[in-house]
Amino acid sequence: MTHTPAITGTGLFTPEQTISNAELVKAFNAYADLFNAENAEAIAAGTIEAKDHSSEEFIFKASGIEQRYVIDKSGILDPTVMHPLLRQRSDDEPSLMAEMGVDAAEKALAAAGRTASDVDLVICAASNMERAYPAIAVEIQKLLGIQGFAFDMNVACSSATFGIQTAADMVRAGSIRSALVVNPEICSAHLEWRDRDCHFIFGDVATATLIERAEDANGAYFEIKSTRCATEFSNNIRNNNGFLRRSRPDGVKDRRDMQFMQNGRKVFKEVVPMVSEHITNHIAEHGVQANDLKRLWLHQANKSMNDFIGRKVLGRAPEPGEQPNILQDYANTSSAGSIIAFSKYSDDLQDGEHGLICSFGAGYSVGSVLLQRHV
Ligand code: CO8
Repeated sequence: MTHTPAITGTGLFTPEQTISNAELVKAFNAYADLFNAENAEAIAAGTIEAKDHSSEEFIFKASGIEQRYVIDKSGILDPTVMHPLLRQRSDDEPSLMAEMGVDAAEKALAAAGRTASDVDLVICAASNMERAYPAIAVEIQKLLGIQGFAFDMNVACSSATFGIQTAADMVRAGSIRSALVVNPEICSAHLEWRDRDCHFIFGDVATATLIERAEDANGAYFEIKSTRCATEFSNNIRNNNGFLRRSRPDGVKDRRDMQFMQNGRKVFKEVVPMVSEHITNHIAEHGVQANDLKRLWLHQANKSMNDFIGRKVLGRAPEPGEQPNILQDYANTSSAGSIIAFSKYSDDLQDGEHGLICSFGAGYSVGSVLLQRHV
């Protein structure tokens, strides 16, 4: 006997600190000036390239981002540091990712009118884990007091939708009754804040989604009609940091490739058609027309990217509110972005209406979740 999976609750943890574009650019430019002064001779000799200033106008125009939330702004905005400064925690304390994840998960449980004892599985799906093991998901499971099992998974920006597919398939098959998919993203710790091409892109946040059998839902819910995941290898978004680092020549040096790197133009050009086609094919398989989609909750990387995808999928410019963006406030929060948009802008859908969550990013990877509201 199979069951119908449903999203019955979502939760969002937002850090207290924000960095505006103005603050970010001021710190970056101070860093660039310092760098250029320290390397004046090499720059004059042509062996090192001088660093150009960043600009608020460029950031807003290229991305639509106005600010980002971060766990620690003091280190990021210090031109002699340029990365977050986090307190060392003992092994007996909750890890940072687990703490953020628990906050979002508790909100998702409360939204669904559930407690930890109702949950069988925790998936921590995120683009980086703060340690190799034990799994962050197992720690979140323990902190919440959940029975059953837990595991981590990483599909970069698509982690949440791939996690939802994994959980929904298990609910459908009957191996679990319900699952929390948790997405704590500390993007600030793997962003290269010293690179003006990307220093504005990311922020920190955590989201959580509760997936249950539709028949168990306490109130209104979103039936998971279907999910679809796809991947295609690309080096255009890459981070070479990993456990082999110290075994490689120069591995522990301050190397640029040990943080987030991307060829943004190529990503834009290649991912927009991949995602538009993915969504179009996914809904067509279920006999859902583009005009039947009341809402698209897209990955939040770049405003014009989302405008393109919306226009391609709908065959017209999306109406305000049809495709809500949150990236102006949160920036790109990797796997959490589409879930933030979903959690903030989904309650008003009417009984029977359809919507689609879609995330995409490194891999390349793209995941979509077709939903129908039941009130
Ligand atoms: N200020 C002023 N000028 C700048 C700046 C700046 N900050 N940065 C670049 N410029 C200059 C460039 O040097 C260039 O100058 P020139 O024309 O003289 O060469 C000019 O501005 C234009 O630069 P670009 O061509 O790079 O600008 P774009 O218009 O293409 O915008 C974007 C850049 C915003 C990066 C855009 O290409 C984009 O958004 N692309 C898609 C990116 C995307 O979606 N990536 C997904 C990544 S997320 C993911 O998969 C998860 C990874 C895991 C998380 C990692 C967490 C850290």
